[in-house]
Formats: sequence, C-alpha cells, structure tokens
Amino acid sequence: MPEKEVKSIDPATIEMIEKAASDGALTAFQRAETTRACPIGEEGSCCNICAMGPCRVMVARGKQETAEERRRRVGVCGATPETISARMFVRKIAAGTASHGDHGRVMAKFFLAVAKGEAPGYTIKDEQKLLQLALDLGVEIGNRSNEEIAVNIAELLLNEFGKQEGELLFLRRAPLKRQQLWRELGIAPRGIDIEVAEAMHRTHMGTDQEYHDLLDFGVKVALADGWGGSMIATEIQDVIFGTPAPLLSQINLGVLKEDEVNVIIHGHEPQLAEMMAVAAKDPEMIEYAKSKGAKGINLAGMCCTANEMLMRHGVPIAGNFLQQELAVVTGAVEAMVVDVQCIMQGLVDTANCYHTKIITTDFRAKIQGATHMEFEERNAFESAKRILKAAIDNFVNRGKNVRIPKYKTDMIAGFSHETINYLMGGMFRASYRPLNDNIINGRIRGVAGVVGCNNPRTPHDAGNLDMVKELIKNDVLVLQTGCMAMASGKAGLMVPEAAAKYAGPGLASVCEAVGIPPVLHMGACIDNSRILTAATAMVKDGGLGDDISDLPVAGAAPEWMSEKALAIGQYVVGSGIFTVFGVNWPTSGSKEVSDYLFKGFEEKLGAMWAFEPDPTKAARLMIDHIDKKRKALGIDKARERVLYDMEMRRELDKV
Ligand code: SF4
Ligand code: MSK
Repeated sequence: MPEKEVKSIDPATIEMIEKAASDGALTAFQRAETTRACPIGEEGSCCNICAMGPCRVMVARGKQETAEERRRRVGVCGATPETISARMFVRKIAAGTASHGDHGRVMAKFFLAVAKGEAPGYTIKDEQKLLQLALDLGVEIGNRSNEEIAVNIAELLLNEFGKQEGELLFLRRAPLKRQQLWRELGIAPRGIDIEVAEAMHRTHMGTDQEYHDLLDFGVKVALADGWGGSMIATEIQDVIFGTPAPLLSQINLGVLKEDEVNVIIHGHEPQLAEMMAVAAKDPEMIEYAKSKGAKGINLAGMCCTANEMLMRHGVPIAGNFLQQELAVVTGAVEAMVVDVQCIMQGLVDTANCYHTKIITTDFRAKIQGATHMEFEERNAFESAKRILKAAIDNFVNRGKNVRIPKYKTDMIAGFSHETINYLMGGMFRASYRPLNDNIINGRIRGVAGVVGCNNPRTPHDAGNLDMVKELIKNDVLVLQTGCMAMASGKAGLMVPEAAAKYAGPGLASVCEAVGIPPVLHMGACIDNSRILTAATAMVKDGGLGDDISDLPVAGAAPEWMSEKALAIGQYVVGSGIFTVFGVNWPTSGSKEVSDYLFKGFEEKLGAMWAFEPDPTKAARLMIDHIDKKRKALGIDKARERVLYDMEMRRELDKV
C-alpha cells in the first residue's frame, strides 16, 4: 500500500482535516488534490497577457531540443521563453508590491486622520518612535505637539506613493554602499506607485523584451516594497499602535473556547483588529455575550492580523494560513472577520457546513456569499461593536458538531528591531554590537530570516520546522515573520527553553545570557522591513563589513505561496541577502532566466536567489552561504578569547 501522504505535521491540523472530511466540508488540503497545479504555469512558460495567446512555450521534460526547434519555441508575437518567464515573474512581484503598497498607503492616510483628530479612539502610542521618525525624515520637532509633527510625517509618507522623481526617503536608511549600488544600477525606486505602474507597462505585450532588463527592473519594483510600502506600514503601525515588545501568548486551534463567543480576526491591516480588541473588553459587549448564554468573548487571530495582535496585545493565534478553514471546521467559531490578503474564498463554502459567519469589512475585498459590514475608521469603536454584536448573535446558532483540538503552545513574540537593540545593548547603550561580537567570536554563526506562507503543495509547517531546526542546531539565530513564525510558535521553538533543547552550544549560550528564544518572532509580512532594518543596524554597528551583502546572513521562504512572498524575496536579494525558496520555482521553465537570478544577480547585487524544495538541504545552502561570508570577513577561524590564569602562563613558559 502506498504511504499515506503527509498533509501537515501539526496534530491540530491533522485532526481538523479528518473532521472536515467526515463533515463533508471542503478545505484547501482537499482541493489541492483535485485541482492539480498546471505544470506550464508553474514553471512560468505560459504568457496570457494578450488575446493572440495564451502562448505556451515549454519544452517537453528530458527532450533534447534542436536549434531550429528552439528558434520556433516562441509566442505568437515572437516572445522568447526568457521574455515570457521574466515578464510573468516581474508581474507577480509588481502584484506583491502593490498589495504591500496599498496597505502602506491606507496606513499613511489613517495616520493623517489620527494626527488631525479625525479618527476618534486612536492616538499616537509610541512618542519616541514618532520623534525618531521625524529626525529620520527631517521633520521639525521644536516645541510642536506630537499631532503637528505627525501631520507632517504622514503627508511626507503619503507623498511617497505618488512621487514621480527622486528617490524613496527610506532608502537613505540603507548602508551607504548599498544606496550607491542601487544608484549605479539605476534601480533606486522613485516612488511606490510609479514603479508598480511601470512594471505593468514594461510587461505589457510588445514593451520590454530583454530579460535581464526586466529582471533588474523587478528589483527596483520590489525595493519599493521593502524600503517603501512595507516599511511605511510598519513604522506607522508602531507609532499608532505601539512598537512591539516581548510578551507571552499561545498559539494553535486549542486557543478557541467551548463556552465563549469565538471571533477570529484574519487578514493584514490592523486598524479594525485593534478596535475589536478594545470592543471585546467592553463590559456592555461582555454582558451582551452573557445574555446569549456565552461566558465571554474570545478573540483570536489568523494569518498576519494575528501577528499584529499577538505582537502588541498578546491576543492568541488560532493558526496560520492553511488553518483558516480548519478553524471553521471546529464548529466553534461564531464569526471570522476578514479584511485584505490571504483570505480564501473557500471559507464561505466551508462556513456553509457550520454556523460561522464570514464577515468582510474592507471596501476592497468582498466575497460572494459573505456578510459585508464595512469598517469605518472614523467611527471605529461603533463599527467594531456592530461586527462583534453580529458574532455574539450567532452564538445561539452553534450546533452540536463542535470539536476544538486540545493543542496549544506557549510562545513569546514582540521582537521588533528596537527590542532586539535594547535586549542586546541595554537601555543606555542600545546597540547590535553584542550580536555582532557574538557573530565575530563564532558563538553565533550567522543570522537567517525564515518567512512566508503555507502551501498545500508541500506538507504544512514541515518545511519551516526542518529548516529552522537545522539552522539553530548549527548556531544560526533565526528571525521570523508571517505564517512561518506561527509554525515555529506551534512547535515550541519560540520560548527561551527551546535554546537548550534545539540550538547549538554557541547560540544556546547567547540565548541563555540574553534570555531570548533561538527563534525570534518579528511580526507580520510587512514587518520583513524590520529584518532590513536589523541587517542595516548590524552593518552600522561595525565589524561585519560595510554592506548588507557582507553579512553572514541568509533568507528563506520554504512554504511560500503568495505574490507578496516573491516581492519580499526580490527586495531581500536586492538588499544584499541570499534567499532560498521552496515548493516550486516560477521561472524554472527558463534556464537562462533562472541562471540570471541564481548566479547573475550575485555579481550585480552581491546576493542571489536559490531554489531548493528540500528544507534541510535549503538550510545547508544557507549555512554554506553564511560560512562563505564569514570566510570573506576573515572570521571563519574566530575562536573564543581565552583568559589565561597563572597556571596556564607557567605552562606556556615551559614550551
Ligand atoms: Fe503570446 Fe506574445 Fe501575446 Fe504573450 S504577448 S500571449 S507571448 S502573443
Ligand atoms: S499572511 S502572505 S500566507 S505569510 Fe501575511 Fe501568511 Fe503568506 Fe499571507
């Protein structure tokens, strides 16, 4: 009998996949079996951008092509496989950049409204970060109020989206050498929207048809995400909602409660979720829940909204991307409240098998069959209460078919750049210097960012776990965001005790001294900008070269699925960090394009992409890269400094 395919390594997920099957509910796990991936699209060999096509330019596997066959393997317009592959790749990056950019734009507008007092209920929570932002952006502080300063900052940041000339303001935060390189290559983004628009134009039928040029431009677009849209969103969210600091919470479907109204907030933009957290504690709401027979209101998060709420409020996480439908399958969720990105349309069909209400709240994201209750920022508390009330009203409809998996794990989150700075250097000498010192002395071999999604084409959470365990075992400190951070949280890697259990001796000793886990949760997908900030701080604190590409660091997304992940990968590479993706590779149909991304980029950008679906092998690639960088820095033979006592000195004299 063939071995049963492993769908997940998470017991709560496996339990709910089985319940879904017996309840007749559909989930992504089941659909991934019935809807097979299109092999031509998967390898990037299908161009569908004009009505002369779609044109498929794949070559049969294992076939030796003649020169003439190769000449004829083009689209109707004559586009070569390289052009098609690069074009489709860049379009995905543009879509990812647009998504993070739109998130950043909404936050900038929201910031302006908060600063002007037009968004009641929200205030500026992190004054220090506001003032730091003012200094970074050259906004006058003087005797002005926080609100006056915030208006200027918000206007400046909002202007970044429509800016037509010059350079994005946050590029100047990068190491000087990196900035210089971007300028020399002509890939320093001017504004955010203009780069996305130009990417769509360049990839339109009959425009840019030189694959190197397309892929270089893809870096420019992606940089507008990392150092633009995403960084703007992170900075503003910290100012308004507070910069995350370490706190303890719990993760997995076991955080749902049998006797309370369970409300899951899912998506990416935290304004509504923040107000839901306030509304859920409102005595009037709690009383209302009790009047319906519930003991209280239990708020839990899903996907990146979950990360935002976890990092700032300790709201527990119900699960990561592939668990969204499974939360509904428990039969215990009164409402799933969603905004934008990563929300499966299948949720509505799954919810039809139970009593769960799927409530869309954002003007840009409606779903057929869901209930739309638009969130109004200017009337936020009332909006949140209205949505919460709809969830509470649904409690009486909960059926008998309820099963909440018992699994939940403790995790510590909240490792913002500022927190790491403080933990490493202390209040008065906040700095990355101790981290750099521990890298130089070899206790920490290097740093890896392991980020991204889940994908039912690969066993859920397994890629993350194998990779992260291999990395920390080899003394590599791991920084995480997004759904991969949740996979580690569920597996117990985000508590300090994990260092002694899983980390190599060097890393474990540092974790023990500082009191941190070997795997640090840095936030949501947009917070990959925090990783850029952390890498820049490492360069600036000295001893590890003068550019990000000199650092012994690497990045990975072992279970990626979204276009945003590709945009993140491209800006991380464009910023100088070697990055490995798993699952599948979107340009694998073109050797030339893949070679340029995997090798050519290293010459140009000092960093390159790699593709390796085996997570342990991928971790080895990252470790090899880290070792290569250590060698180049001359710290590959670094040893601990030994303090000699008199006895040892006498021994030396005898030699
Ligand atoms: Fe085919 Fe060219 Fe149209 Fe693409 S642009 S679909 S390759 S004809
Ligand atoms: S939510 S983009 S599935 S990480 Fe940011 Fe998770 Fe990937 Fe969405």
